[in-house]
Amino acid sequence: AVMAEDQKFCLREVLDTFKSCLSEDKEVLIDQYVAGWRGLVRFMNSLGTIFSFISKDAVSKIQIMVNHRNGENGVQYITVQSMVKYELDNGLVDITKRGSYPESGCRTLLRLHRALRWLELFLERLRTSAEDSKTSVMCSEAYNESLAKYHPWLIRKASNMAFCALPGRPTFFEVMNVGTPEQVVAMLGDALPLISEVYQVTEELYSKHDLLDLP
Ligand code: 1Q0
Repeated sequence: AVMAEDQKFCLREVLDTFKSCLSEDKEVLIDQYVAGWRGLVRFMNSLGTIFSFISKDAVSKIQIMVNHRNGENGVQYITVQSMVKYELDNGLVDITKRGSYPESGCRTLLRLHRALRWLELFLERLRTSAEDSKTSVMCSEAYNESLAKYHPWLIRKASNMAFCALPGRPTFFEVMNVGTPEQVVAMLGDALPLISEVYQVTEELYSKHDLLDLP
């Protein structure tokens, strides 16, 4: 029974993980951030194998962050703030071009951070969409406004093809396993401001340290 419950995806729980990312003094907790992504990847995998090229990359970035947390200097990676300070102070980040630190926490988390903006835009569209709206259109609009800017042509092309395979809004809402469409909309309304805050806090931190274009 525990297994079954474990495997049943509930979007509310995943989004709650993101809510728990911010500490009292508004630091972003990496364990919770990573757990949130892990939940989303699980959800994406349940939508079909066409998304594997996306989930593979997400999983590898999640794994890099987990390795930092489990490494010798794991305590430096408790929050995004402490990670940035530690990696910058110790010269562990490639700033202008790829070099010795292709797996720095700063550049890896930046990729997830950009994807979080996609998530925010997509969920906001879902929340305010009409019953007959197309999820593929909402998804690609959100993508074109966010992640697409950082992706080469081939990945943009492949992404937009994958989006076409997204199920319709009713199925999508069902898989979320939150309840009626009204309950989904209410849940999204709850969760979005917090996701947005996590995004903003990270964005400001990265901007302050000039890290928004890490190669
Ligand atoms: C449900 C549909 C999911 C759509 C996800 C949109 C994201 C498209 C991203 C395409 C990524 C392509 C693979 C490789 C990209 C990398 O080159 C790139 C840069 O990294 P690097 O090391 O080469 O510099 N990587 C990234 O930009 C990171 C991409 C991470 C994507 C994480 C997506 C995780 C998925 C989430 C699914 C959420 C569905 C949630 C919906 C909830 C509402 C029901």
